[in-house]
Amino acid sequence: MLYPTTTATRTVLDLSGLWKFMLETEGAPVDATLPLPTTDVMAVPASFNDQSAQQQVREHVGYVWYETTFSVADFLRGQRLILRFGSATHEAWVYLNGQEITHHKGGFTPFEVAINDNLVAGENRLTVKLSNMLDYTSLPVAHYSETHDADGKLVRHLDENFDFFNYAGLQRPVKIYTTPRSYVADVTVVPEVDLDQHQATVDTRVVTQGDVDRVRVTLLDATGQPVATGTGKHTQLTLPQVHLWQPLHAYLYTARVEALKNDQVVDSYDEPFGVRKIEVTNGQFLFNGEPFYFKGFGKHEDSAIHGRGLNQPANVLDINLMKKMGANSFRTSHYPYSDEMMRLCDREGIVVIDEVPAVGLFASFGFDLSGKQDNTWQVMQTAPAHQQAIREMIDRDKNHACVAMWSISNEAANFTEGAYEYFKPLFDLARQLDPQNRPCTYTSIMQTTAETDKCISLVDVIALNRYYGWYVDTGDLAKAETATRDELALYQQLYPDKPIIYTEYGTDTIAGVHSNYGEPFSEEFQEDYYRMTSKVFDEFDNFVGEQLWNFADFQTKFGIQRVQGNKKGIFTRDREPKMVVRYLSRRWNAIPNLGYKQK
Ligand code: GCB
Repeated sequence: MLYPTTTATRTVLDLSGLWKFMLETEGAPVDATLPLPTTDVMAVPASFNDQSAQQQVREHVGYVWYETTFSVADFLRGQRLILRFGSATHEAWVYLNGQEITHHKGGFTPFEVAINDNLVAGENRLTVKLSNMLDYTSLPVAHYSETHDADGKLVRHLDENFDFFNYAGLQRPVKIYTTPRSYVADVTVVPEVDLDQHQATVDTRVVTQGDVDRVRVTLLDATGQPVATGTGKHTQLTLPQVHLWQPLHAYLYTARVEALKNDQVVDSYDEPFGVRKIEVTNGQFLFNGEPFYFKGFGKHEDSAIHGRGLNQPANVLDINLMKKMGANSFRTSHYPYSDEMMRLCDREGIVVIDEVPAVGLFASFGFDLSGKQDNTWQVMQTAPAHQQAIREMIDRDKNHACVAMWSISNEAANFTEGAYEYFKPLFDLARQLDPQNRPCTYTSIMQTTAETDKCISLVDVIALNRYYGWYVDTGDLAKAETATRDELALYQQLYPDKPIIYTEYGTDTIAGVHSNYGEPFSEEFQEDYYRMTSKVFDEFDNFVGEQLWNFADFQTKFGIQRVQGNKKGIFTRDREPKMVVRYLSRRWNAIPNLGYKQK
């Protein structure tokens, strides 16, 4: 799905701002044909939860309603007018002037609908009903239940199978964009680079709708100069002396796609792209022919007051902090991040592992690491939602230079019976859908070992979430070091062709807590832990990346292991550094992005 931008033929109207907001009271459905009966407001985009001073709103489980009004300038009325939600979490029913115009389930990908036929002259009323409920058919996964209060009123409960707060609302921008009646509907760009010849072939496929008799594709360099042009819905253009998109040294070209009728441009769309080659071979992850070493983080879209809402200053700061530390990558744990973040990473050269919201696929999720078999694959009915999430993520992100790998799930019960049968079709789907044929992985929970993982044949890269010294052998870094080393040795021995990365490892650390004895929760323990893990990582040739958990402290559901959230950040939630940032900055700035572990 194309990102809405202004071009010579298109414009964008932003509906960000203050919307009316109310909770739906159980048993008292809201009538969307009437204006929303409230004067309360919420800022959009943002999660609703932390904007309210009321516990009842913050912790609401059920339906909420948003409403705004807008007018469309008369001179735009002849254009196609498309209403686009960057996301609506987790399920949305959209009404325009009281009529339902679309519905979408899945809280982390965009959806859109043409609104021309429902517009009225003057003011239009846009109403959205949202559900923040999840269950065993949705992604992410939660256990859903119902009780009744003393008055017999329904009370809904969610027990999230995941360790982040269930923020919801209109968390990403809501926009109306225009296109002409005949238009560019989709663009797929696949650059193939010949590293020896310093030359690339850029394969572009364009989908148009309406009365279009020709398509012209012009490739522009980073200064906006045309460097190649051709015509056809499928073009293959050559870029001699190509500039590569390299980690932390981004170079973006633009594919300018024009739909023509009688040699007149009827629509024009600009799609940025980067030229780079990604290969997984011989236990290495190659970026433009050289071994790449992932340095970075698992993150969350999470900040004070905004919740999971788009926070562009926080995104810019986060990338700047990463670059200052010598980090080069992160994973969109545990859901696709905003379009805006992906476009920022394209520009900044940040390498992204793009993850679907497949978190919680583990029926007996908790802090029991014994590795008992459970009935996950009998009770979870998530396959249709999972397929849809993969489709929508790849459809949105297929052209992003920053996306180097897809993550098909986080910490599923991959060690239990039925896991392979569940995941095989999903990996097949991702591989079939991705025009750039990127590697695929999932992150594996500690119960899934080198010997018990039933799905390892499906991954290109082994991605481990490991907490030796924290959830296991708490506070004992000597034991943790041995366990870390022994496990990596086994993986490398059993799967010599597969590169291994850590996609999570860390310790809850309370900023400002210090200990002469390096006790857990202290800043000293966090630093000792990362020094230990670094030492072991450097012993293994096939170990090609460290993405620690987490970039910053973040909000979670309640739990006796969480005091106002998860404190494994190396930054606080306000992005103030904990002590370990200095150590990691020195380490990462000394490790080259390319060629660290040359075989
Ligand atoms: C994990 C999960 C992550 C949690 C983390 C933790 O394995 O993937 O979502 O936040 O552990 O801190 O427990």
